[in-house]
Formats: sequence, C-alpha cells, structure tokens
Amino acid sequence: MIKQITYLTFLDALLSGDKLLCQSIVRNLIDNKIPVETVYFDLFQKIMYRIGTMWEKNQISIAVEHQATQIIDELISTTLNESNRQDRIGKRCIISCVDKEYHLLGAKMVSYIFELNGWDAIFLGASTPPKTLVKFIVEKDPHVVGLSNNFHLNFLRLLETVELIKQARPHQQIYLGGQAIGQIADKLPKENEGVRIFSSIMDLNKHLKEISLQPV
Ligand code: B12
Repeated sequence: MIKQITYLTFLDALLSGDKLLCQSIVRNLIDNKIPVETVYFDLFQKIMYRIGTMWEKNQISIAVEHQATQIIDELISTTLNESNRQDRIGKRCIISCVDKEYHLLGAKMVSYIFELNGWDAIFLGASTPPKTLVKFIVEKDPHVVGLSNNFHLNFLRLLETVELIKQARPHQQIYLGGQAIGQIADKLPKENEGVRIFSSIMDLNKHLKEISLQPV
C-alpha cells in the first residue's frame, strides 16, 4: 500500500516536473522494501490513469502529460536491482505493444515483472508490426509472448497478431493485457488455446510465482 500523502506529494511533483523529488520518493519506497509491483500498480499506474482523466478534461496540457510520461518511464528503469531480482529460472519472454500502439509504460512494467521473477525478458516497446514480430518470435523461441493493447482502435491489430503467432507456432503461450482488452475479451481465443488475459500486473505477478515451481 502506498500512503495517500506519498501519492499526493508524488502527483504534485510529477505535475510540476520535479524529477528529483519523484526520484527520491521512489528510491525511499524501494529502500523501505515496498514491493516493486506495488510501486508500479498503486503509484505509477494510478497516477497515469489520473493524468489521463486530467488530460481528457483539459485540466493539464499535452506537454505536461508528456513530461509526466517521460519521468515515469525513467523511474520504471530505476526500479530493478540485484537485491530485488530473483535468480534466473531459464525461461524467456518477449513483450511488445501491438502494431500502432504507442502506450508502452504498462508493457514495460510487465517486462520488468517477468525479470523480477527470474525470467529473461525481451522488451520491444511500442508498435511492432505483426510480421516482424512473428519472425522474431520464431527466432527467439520464447516460453511466453506478452502483448499490450490500450487504444481500443488497435483491437483488430491485436487479433491479427494473435492469429499470425498461432499460425506460426500453434503451441505458443500468449499473455494479453491493457485497457482495451476487457471490452473485447469474448472475441479472443480462450485459455485452453494458450491465450491468457490479465487485468493487471498484480495478477501477472501472482501467476508467475505460481508457475515458477513448474519445470522449465
Ligand atoms: C501517456 C498516454 C499517452 C502517450 C503514451 C506515451 C508512452 N510512452 O506510453 C501518448 C501521447 C503517445 C498517447 C497517445 C494517444 N492516446 Co493516450 N494515454 C496516455 C495515458 C495518460 C497514460 C497511459 C499509461 O501509461 N497508463 C499507465 C499504465 C501503467 O497502465 P496500462 O497501460 O493500463 O498498463 C497496466 C495494465 O493495463 C496491464 N497491462 C498492460 N499491458 C499489458 C500486457 C500484458 C501482457 C499484461 C499481462 C498486462 C498488461 O499492466 C499494466 C500495469 O498494471 C492514458 C490514460 C490511461 N488511462 O492509461 C491515455 C489513454 C490510454 N490514451 C488515450 C487516447 C485516446 C490516445 C490517442 C488516441 C490520443 C490522440 N488523439 O492522438 C493516442 C493514441 C496513440 C496510439 N495509437 O497508441 C485514451 C484511450 C481511450 C480508448 N478508449 O482507447 C486514454 C485512456 C486517455 C483518455 N482518458 O481518454 N497517450
């Protein structure tokens, strides 16, 4: 749990672009053993959703939203270190946003959650075209492919990408997440076809801990 006062101080600092204060708040949380997934979920995600609402209502400018996004992006990169990362477990994943999807912070957190759980994570960032992605997946032979879709108009691109991956590798495990997924979950392949939907990184983290006991 992140205290309300910490959340509000962080929000203020983020909106005014006080990167140093943001950094020191996050460093304090990590030093005080607040789990990284809690920092991602209860602080970063919650704040970015709030920023989205403020932006939608014209309470902040696009420039202020961009500034906040860049600070959060940098902060995510500082959260992993040798003391909170588990030993490698010999499993690999590829995490990417679907084609034309530019919301990448959630996917980046997802790749770090895999790493924290001992996986080798390859993070491709925003908007990977499906054919290139499938070729890369075939080359790298990952245990899991994770795809992120936040903007609802990218849903057909997500469906196409899942289909192409399944054609090339019928047994590929595919994990899906992002704010657009909930609205269209019924159109996606089901768990018995190797496609699994996660509502948040908390669910993902729990799942990774459960499967970490299974053989590679
Ligand atoms: C920052 C931002 C942008 C930035 C993104 C930059 C970047 N480097 O990421 C920019 C400026 C590029 C942008 C562009 C646009 N945006 Co925007 N954006 C946002 C904002 C404010 C924050 C996004 C974010 O980082 N959220 C925080 C992360 C941590 O949350 P998350 O992505 O949901 O991820 C979590 C879970 O979903 C899950 N998860 C996500 N992916 C995956 C994958 C797997 C495998 C798993 C297991 C889990 C998982 O785990 C994460 C952590 O728990 C959101 C507001 C919001 N509600 O999110 C709007 C928002 C997403 N954007 C929106 C819109 C409309 C747009 C634009 C169309 C605006 C425009 N007119 O151009 C474009 C579309 C761009 C595109 N084609 O992708 C709308 C989407 C509405 C909709 N119905 O689709 C939102 C909701 C804003 C709003 N309130 O209207 N945006």
